[in-house]
Amino acid sequence: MTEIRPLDPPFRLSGRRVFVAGHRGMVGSALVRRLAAEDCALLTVGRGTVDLRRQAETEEWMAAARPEVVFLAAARVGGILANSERPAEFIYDNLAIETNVIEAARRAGVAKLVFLGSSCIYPKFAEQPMREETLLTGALEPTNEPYAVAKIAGLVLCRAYRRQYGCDFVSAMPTNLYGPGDNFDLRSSHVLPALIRKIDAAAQSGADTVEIWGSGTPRREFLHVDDLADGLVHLAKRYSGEMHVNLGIGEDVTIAELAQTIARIVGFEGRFVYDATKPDGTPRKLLDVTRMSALGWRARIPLEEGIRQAWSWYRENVAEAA
Ligand code: GFB
Repeated sequence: MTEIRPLDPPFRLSGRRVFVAGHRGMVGSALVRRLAAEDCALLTVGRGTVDLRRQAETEEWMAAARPEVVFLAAARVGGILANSERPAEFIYDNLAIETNVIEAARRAGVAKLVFLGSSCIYPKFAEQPMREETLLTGALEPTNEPYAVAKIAGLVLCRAYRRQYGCDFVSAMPTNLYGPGDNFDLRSSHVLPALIRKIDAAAQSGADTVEIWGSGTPRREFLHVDDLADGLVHLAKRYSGEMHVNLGIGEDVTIAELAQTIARIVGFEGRFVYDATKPDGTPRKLLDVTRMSALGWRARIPLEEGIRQAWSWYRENVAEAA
């Protein structure tokens, strides 16, 4: 790996106009919370005003709003089932949002853009932990190939715009995320919020069993969204380069271990039943976080503490509101 050092002096955020695209989502809202500490002028726009999938609307708004920095957190996201059932939406919406925002940012003379990808860009059977260089060295996981192809296109766009136009656009590849503001809908959510919801419901009702999709053996790495937001701000300030950068905690657990941890936190004492008709997806996707460490950053929120926080957010905002 080529040596990587944090930018010194750092890229300046203070006093600048910073646009968070996708500010109502879990990632965007964490960025809004994090950027409150940066003394910058925050710009956001609702979906009802500008649909980022529409090129003319996006370019017009960006030309008028004149952001100097963009965090591109707007995306169509979902868990393994949503990806399998709605592949066209996952590729079309993401490609449209990325191409529109990135081109509009170039036209508006944006000084820095941070694009967000996903660890599913790497081959299904990539060597673990997955280094950034593993990109495009093997076949993708079929359940999320359309989403992954869109995210790969996004990072290649940033790279191409840097090469041809000299734009300082960088890409972050986060691992599986969780935290306040997550999607707890069982058909479209990721595993961590789904298991919080299912295990919490079982603990409340006194049910004996909870159903887990697949075999429980796949391994996943989970990053709290507040750590992610902090990592993205760090990247904006301290990194400028073509290579995308992995963002994770550097440790993973099996889905069965995750379920046991949530059960302990929530107070569920029953059994887990594994539904083999549901897909496992990628067997393992642990990120190599050497680059991010070399840039002087690491995640701080331990998984158990993060789950406790996400569970109380769920109890206050979803369970009690239902
Ligand atoms: O989080 P998840 O939906 O997505 O599923 P991926 C992770 C693992 O948890 C899979 C299992 O092996 C699921 O079968 N699992 C067990 C469950 N019980 C459940 C459940 O109740 N709900 C869900 N959702 N899963 C997604 C990709 O992959 O991760 C996206 O489809 C993206 O492209 C995202 O990269 C971060 O980790 O498999």
